[in-house]
This record gives sequence, C-alpha cells and structure tokens, in this order.
Amino acid sequence: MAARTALVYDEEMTRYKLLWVDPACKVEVPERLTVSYAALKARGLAARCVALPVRGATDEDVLLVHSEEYLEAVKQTPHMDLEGLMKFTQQYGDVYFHPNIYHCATLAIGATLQLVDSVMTGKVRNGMALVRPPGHHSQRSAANGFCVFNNVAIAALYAKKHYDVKRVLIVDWDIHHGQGVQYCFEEDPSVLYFSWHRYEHQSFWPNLQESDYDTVGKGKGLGFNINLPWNKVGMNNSDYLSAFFHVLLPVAYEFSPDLVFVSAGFDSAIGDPEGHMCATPDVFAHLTHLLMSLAGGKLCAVLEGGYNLTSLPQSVCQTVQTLLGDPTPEMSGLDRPCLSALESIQNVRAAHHQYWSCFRHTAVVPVREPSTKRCRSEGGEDGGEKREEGEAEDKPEDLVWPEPLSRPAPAVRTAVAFLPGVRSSVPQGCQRLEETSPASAAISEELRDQLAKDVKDEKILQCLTNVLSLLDKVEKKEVRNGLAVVSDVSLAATFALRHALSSTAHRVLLVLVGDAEPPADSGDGRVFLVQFCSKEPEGQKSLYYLPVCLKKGPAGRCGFVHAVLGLVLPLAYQYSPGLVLVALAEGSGVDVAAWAQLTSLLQGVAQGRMLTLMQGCEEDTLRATAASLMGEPTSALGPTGTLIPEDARVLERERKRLQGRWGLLQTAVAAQDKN
Ligand code: X5A
Ligand code: ZN
Repeated sequence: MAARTALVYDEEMTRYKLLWVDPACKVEVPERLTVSYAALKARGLAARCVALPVRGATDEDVLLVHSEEYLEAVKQTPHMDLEGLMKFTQQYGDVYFHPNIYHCATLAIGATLQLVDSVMTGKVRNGMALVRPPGHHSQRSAANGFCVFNNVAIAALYAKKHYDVKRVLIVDWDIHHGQGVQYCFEEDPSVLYFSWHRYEHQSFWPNLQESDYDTVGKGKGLGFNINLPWNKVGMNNSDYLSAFFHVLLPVAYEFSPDLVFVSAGFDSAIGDPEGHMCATPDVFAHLTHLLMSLAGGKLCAVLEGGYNLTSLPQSVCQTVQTLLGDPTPEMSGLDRPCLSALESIQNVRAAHHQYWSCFRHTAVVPVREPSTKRCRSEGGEDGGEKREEGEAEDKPEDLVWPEPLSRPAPAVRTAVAFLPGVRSSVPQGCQRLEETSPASAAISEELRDQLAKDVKDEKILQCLTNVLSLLDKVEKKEVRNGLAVVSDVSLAATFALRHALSSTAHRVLLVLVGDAEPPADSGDGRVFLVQFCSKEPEGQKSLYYLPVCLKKGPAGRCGFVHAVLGLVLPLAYQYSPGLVLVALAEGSGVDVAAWAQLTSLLQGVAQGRMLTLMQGCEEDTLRATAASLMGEPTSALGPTGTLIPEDARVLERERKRLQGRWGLLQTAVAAQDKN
C-alpha cells in the first residue's frame, strides 16, 4: 500500500453560527474551518491527501454514546425559532444551537467514522477530519462547550464494534479537559484516555474537580484515565514535549493500542484566546510524529477546538504534513519544563505509579495534595516561569510568532548500500547506492589517500566509501536518510562522525546499539553518544555520554523501549543534532521491533536526517530498518510488559546524573525547588 493520508472535510459544516450575543461562545466561528482548509489547499497539502466525503451518522452511531432522549431532543432543534433555540441552549453550558447544527453534528460524526473506516480497512494509513461542531465536551445527555455529539468517543466505540480493535488510545491535546470522553470511558480499560488541559487549580473552565491528576479511572478502568492539569498559562514546547516523553508515551507503549485517536484541538497553541499557552504550531508536527509509531501507524486526528485564526490553520497544516510523512521541523531552544509543569508531571506519574510499570520504580515523592486543595504562590522560579492569569501584559491575540518554515522533502527518502558483492534485495522504494557513481569514485580516491596506511582491505574501503557517499547525499538533500551494511561498525561510525562534523552537521547524535568500541570522545560537545551495552565503562562519565546497560533478551526489551522514550528522546530533542547516526553492532541481541521503534522515533530530530550503520545483522532486521527509514509503520510492539527493577534503577541513575545539564530529562521538581 502506498502511504496515504485521508482528509475528511465538507463545507456544509461551516453553515451554522451563533445567532445571538454570548461572550462565552463568540470564538466558535465558521471561519475556523474555512481558514484551516484554505491553508491546507494553499500549501498543496490537501491535494496530497485522499479526499474522503463525509456521511451522515445513523441514530445507531449516535446512540453508541448518547441517550435516546437527548438525541430526540437535539433532533427537534432544526424546527425551532430563535427563542426556542435560546431556551433549549440554556439547559447546557457554554454551547449554542442553530437550526443547522444538528445536521452538522451528524456530519461531524460521519466524517470521523469515514476516517475510521478507511484507516481500519487499510485504504489509508492515517488521516484527519476537519469538523464542526467539536465533540469532546458533550456527554450522554448533554451538549457542552460548543460540542453536541461526542465524535471521538462515538468513533472509538464504533471501531471496537466493527473492527478487530481491542485497545484504543485517545490523546486529547485540546487545551480543555474532554470531560465528556472521560465520563464515557471511566470504567473501560479498553480505552485509554489522556488529556492535558488548562486548569489553574480548578479556576479554569469547566472548573471540575475530576479534571485533576488524581482522577485515574474507576473499577476495571483504574489507571486508564490520565489527566495532566496545567496550573499556569504560558506552557511552551518544552512543557508539551516533556508531557509526552514522561507521561503519555511510556504509558501508551505499555498499553499498546490497536488504534490511536487524537482529539486535535489547537487552542493549546500560541495566540489562542482560550488557552493562553505559548507552544508554537510546529510542536504539533512532533506530537503527531511521536504518536505515529504506535498502533502500526493507525492514527485518526479529529479537530476539536482552536480559536486563533492564525495559529489554528498553521497547526492543522503541521499535523497533516506530518501525517503525510514530510520531515519534521527543527525544534531548537528546548529546555527543562517550568516548575509548574514539572510539578504536574510529577503528580500524575505518582498518581499512576501503581497502574503502569513505567512509573512503578521511579521514586514516588509523596504526592502533594491535589492542586485544588492547595493554594500556593508559585512566583519567583528561575527561568521559564509562567505568568499568572491577570498579569499577562499581552492579549494572546496580539502575540506574534514566526510562520512555520516550509518542510521540503528530498526527492528520495532512503538510500541503501550493502556489503560489496552481496546481492540482497533492495527494500521496495529504496534507492540502491550505485557503487560506481562518479561521486563515490571521488570519495573512494580521497579515502584511499587518507587511509592507505591503516586500511588495506578493499572490502572495508568499499564500506567506508558507501558510508561517505550516503552522508554526501544526505548533506546535498538528495536523500533524507541512508542505511549502510558495514563490515566494521566502529570504524564506519568513526569515519561517518568525522566526515559529518566537517561538513553536514554542527552536532551529531550517535546511538550505538551493542558492545562495539565507540569512537573516541571529541570532548567539545559536538557529539552526543548513547550506547546500549552490556557492561558499564569505568570512570568519570561525560555529560555528552549516556551508557544504557540493560538485561539482555526479552526481559530487557521493555527497558530498551523505556530508555528510548524517557532518556534518549528527550536528550535527542534538547541536544538538537544536525544528524543522527544509529549504529547496530553484531550480536547486540536487540529486539528487531524495538530497534525499529528507535529508528522511527529518532527521525523526529535533525529533520529526519539519519544514517544507519549495521553490521552482521539478519535479513529481517535489515528489512525492518529499511521500512522504518522509509517511514513505513513500525509493526506494533505489543504490550511492553513489566520494566524490571534492575533496569529501572539503571535508567533512573542516568537520569539523575544528566538532568542538571539536560533539563528535558526531568520528571520531578528538584529538591531545592520545593517549597
Ligand atoms: C471544543 C472546545 C471549548 C469551550 C470553552 C467554553 N470547547 N468556555 O474547545
Ligand atoms: Zn478546547
């Protein structure tokens, strides 16, 4: 199947609006959809998607979540006059009705279900539904917060009913708490609901105690509801990415969903008059990318909120462009999350520590009281402090930020080079490196000069030539990434590093999996080395070095995944390399699926520029790696199982050692910052 992304949209959903004066609802305007769709067209993104028509929802679809009484009541609204509509509206909170909203609400469900159908039947890999009205606040018998029917909740139940979907993950990155979704799945362990939301100790709408981090689900559903309240406004890219690295992703991987929904509200973006947050539109490219390695890539994004008519379309474009597989934008300037964010992250991890093994072994600092029962002043922290509401000098609408850069993709995604003389079949769609191109001949000559003394072996020379040719193609943006099979991974990594630092990249992240000898430390911070190895090196360890020594075999696989999510990714993002080198040594014993996850996830940094070096690996490892470089869905890992205590200790020790320099590793408020 060619990689395909669906876009579901119908102009009809712009044909309702607020007919009276209501300050609480005035931001929810038809232009939200028109500007988003226009931006997708203007950037040529809509044309690259499979356009799916919407459909109407059946009563049966609606009744998956809502009561008959409520459905019947909403069905009357098209026949009401203005007065009747206003009266009907008054029973609910922060929502409005219009003669055409029932029709649009059924289309919003139908659009979402069309997306589910085409993802689940394999017609497309992923997609986005641009809908109005949004859904995540609506409840069994109530409209709420601009929402009439709960599009995503209905779609999750629909997917379970009509397809072989056992576990569903719903990621709600809208800035409001989707309490409607929470209520729907509170007792349901088959649907994991994650929501972050502006909360400010319950002073922000919808002002619910049950939006706090200590609401974790009920009965069989204990642990399957994850609330991350933001207690200050002004949260930024670092805060959002930390929440993904240290809360959502570890749980999501442990859960291993068959299908992922994103309640994609963009009121969490900068400039939004509701959210008052500071994350820039390009962060949504990364949030999307980080979710695309789950569920074999089956991801359905469904629009919820988003009220700034500049950041909304930009964020929608970033999301769709990532679903299409374009290189992720550079994220520089990441830092540790602010204290308030860290406290929320620490609290939610602690609240869930008995339900998820990824949190079980982290030191559980006594959970502070849920934030609603506490009133503390949080001013005065150094660096990245957020403003309290009220002290904001600027209205969010007046903020300016740079327009996201275009994200051009090299014509060829992946080039591969095998050992000389080996006729492995080139994975579909990859470019085979021509061993005799003029460029490689020149490189070969150069190498011969440089190496004549140390390297006599023709085979090694050919490998190094391949490596440098691939790097050259990456540098010239002819290809996005490359894969080379080499006979000596240490030597190849050393040469690749040296070459890359002299041309392609100012900083290189090298991830070495296995016990091969790493290249000598450059000592100037231009290389960050991560090594998965079986024995700890002795002596002083640099702040640009992360050794990960885990149990071998199946037991260590969980540790591997959690090391990638909780350590390697945050380090990679904050280090912000210009190139990622990933090297697999012979006999490393790494699990193929886990290794493929590593190469997929790390494509989020360095705009996807990656060179993979592999020594003596099996055919299936090679195939899985090439597929991951090509952007094909990494086969789902399956539930990761339990992180063993020894491995957890190793990971936490390294986190402690490095988190002072690399603040994105922090998962808890440092002792000296507590008050
Ligand atoms: C979908 C959404 C927000 C409602 C805010 C009401 N709803 N104050 O973003
Ligand atoms: Zn919202």
